[in-house]
Amino acid sequence: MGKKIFSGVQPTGNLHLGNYLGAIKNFVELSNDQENECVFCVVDLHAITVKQDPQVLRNNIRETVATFIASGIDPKKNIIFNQSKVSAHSEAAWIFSCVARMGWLNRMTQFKEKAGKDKEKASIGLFSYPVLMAADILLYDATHVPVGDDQKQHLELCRDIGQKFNNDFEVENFFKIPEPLIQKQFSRIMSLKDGTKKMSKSELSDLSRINLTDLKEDIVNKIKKAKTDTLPMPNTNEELDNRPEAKNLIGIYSSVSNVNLDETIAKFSGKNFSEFKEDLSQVLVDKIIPISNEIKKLKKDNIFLDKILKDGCDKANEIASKKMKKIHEIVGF
Ligand code: AQP
Repeated sequence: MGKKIFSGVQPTGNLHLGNYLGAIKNFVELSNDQENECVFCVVDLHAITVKQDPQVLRNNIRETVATFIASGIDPKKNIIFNQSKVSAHSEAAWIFSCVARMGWLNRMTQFKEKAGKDKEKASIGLFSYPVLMAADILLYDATHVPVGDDQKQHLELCRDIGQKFNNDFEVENFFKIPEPLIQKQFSRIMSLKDGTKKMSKSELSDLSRINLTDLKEDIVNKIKKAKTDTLPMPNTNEELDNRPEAKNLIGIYSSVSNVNLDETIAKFSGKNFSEFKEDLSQVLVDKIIPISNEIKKLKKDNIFLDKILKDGCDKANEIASKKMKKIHEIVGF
């Protein structure tokens, strides 16, 4: 039997190699299986948990759609839409915020990381972000959620919310409890400047990430400048322990070229980093440049992108509003 897939990406600009290898590449593979039903959401309500410029946000929503399509998601066979246009998401999030417990949310590490030292000044939305994420997923009866490793904890919270709702209202199996789909290897791509930090859109230095809209010379330059260590290329996997930058770059090579880590290590053992970096740049250019060119082409056609969103929103609304109607009956509205 096919899977029901739901996943989302925030339209916060600078979509990068981490988003691609950790999530979007997996979306494409899942959407290529005819048996699966896939819903891919541009989570614009999540984006406003931190301040956004309205004009930039509008542009980033379209760019995220363009990235999905350029990466290989067929909008005719899969639902692509933006969250703010399906009001059931916000409504379900409120109901779930009455189901979720403060203690559960207090344990979320992403909030602690994103709010930093001054959490009194963080928005309430940033704190309750995973509750909205639970609404996104549970409204579509998703069975599987492909995400990067950083979203694992939020997905566990989503499962707890679904389970508690089913228990509290004595509606066994009303919400399907979704399984995370996190790749076993390379599920967390790290910054090119610091192998202990996640590659991220909001990192100030553009040299820390490969953007999906980068030019060939950007990619070559960023890989050339990527941090490494003074040791030679490793001969075994174990030698990568305590070498976060080398581990990350070798992992990126393996993931982009679809070969396992041992094969990559064997291929470059005994060589120097500069040789490896040349090959790494080449596989990245071969993978990213066609996507980057296609994004730029699609971005010139706002009418096309808006039509995809409109069609996707109509389909998503149909599914989500039916589920919402049942939620109203169960809750007693
Ligand atoms: N570095 C990463 N490695 C692997 N997967 C990643 N993802 C994000 N960064 C990495 C996965 O990409 C999907 C979409 O992420 P998102 O845009 O919704 O949110 P995010 O995780 O907050 O992305 P960023 O880049 O880290 O943004 P900022 O800088 O705002 O914090 C998710 O499945 C995520 O796991």
